[in-house]
Amino acid sequence: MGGRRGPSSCTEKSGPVRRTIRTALFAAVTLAFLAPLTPAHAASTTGDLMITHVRPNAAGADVKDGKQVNLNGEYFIIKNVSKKTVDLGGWVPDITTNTYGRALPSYKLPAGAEAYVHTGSGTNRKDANGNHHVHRGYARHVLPNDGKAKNPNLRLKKPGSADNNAAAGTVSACNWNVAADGKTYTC
Ligand SMILES: [Ca+2]
Ligand SMILES: [Ca+2]
Repeated sequence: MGGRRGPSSCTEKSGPVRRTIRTALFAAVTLAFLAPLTPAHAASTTGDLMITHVRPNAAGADVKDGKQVNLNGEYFIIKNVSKKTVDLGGWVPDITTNTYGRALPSYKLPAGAEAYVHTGSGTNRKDANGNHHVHRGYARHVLPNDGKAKNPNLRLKKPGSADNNAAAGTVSACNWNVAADGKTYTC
């Protein structure tokens, strides 16, 4: 009878199936214990703003036909971790391999909000998904794809700080070593 074959073949399979489930459960439990112990990075700040993520290597080619392209595909994300609106104006992202850093443009970032800080040009705004975007207005990529030479690769400094690749004024930093194409890293 068809009704008997089902359970019988089920019994046959139950051993390996149960083992598979047990293995999967063990792996999940192991991961759950390991995850908090081995964070790749831990974003932190001593101020109102924190660098949380970075995409140093824009997806696709950086240069096409001798022209720098997809400049806004290169960005980092900052979060207002304070309980008040913070004006981004004057804060200094210091890329530690160069000294032509521009201070951020004036933009009111609400408490708890995140802003994508794009390398290229565009309208500073809040998009339909609630993400904020500000632009640094460079005509070329500025975050190194290969950041091996320095650690950290990027510092966020208080307004009035110098872009001198030194620590003074730093509230938050990010390091990415070598950045893969189109990959976003947690700081
Ligand atoms: Ca880059
Ligand atoms: Ca710099």
